[in-house]
Amino acid sequence: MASIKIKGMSCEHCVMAVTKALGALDGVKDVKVDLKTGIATYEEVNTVDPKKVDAAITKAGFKVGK
Ligand SMILES: [Cu+2]
Repeated sequence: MASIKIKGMSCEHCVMAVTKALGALDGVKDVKVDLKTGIATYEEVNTVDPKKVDAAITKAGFKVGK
């Protein structure tokens, strides 16, 4: 289980966008995004390059935070 903190989400549409962006990545499944905490969790069926995760989130209009 991997988890990342995402900055910039403000509503359910943001959650959907992030869920879609992560779910589209090769090796990622079972994406869950919590709007309140801003934390996205997912299973990695293959090793997923953190840079690709970062790029997908950025492309969707959000930021990966700490
Ligand atoms: Cu939104």
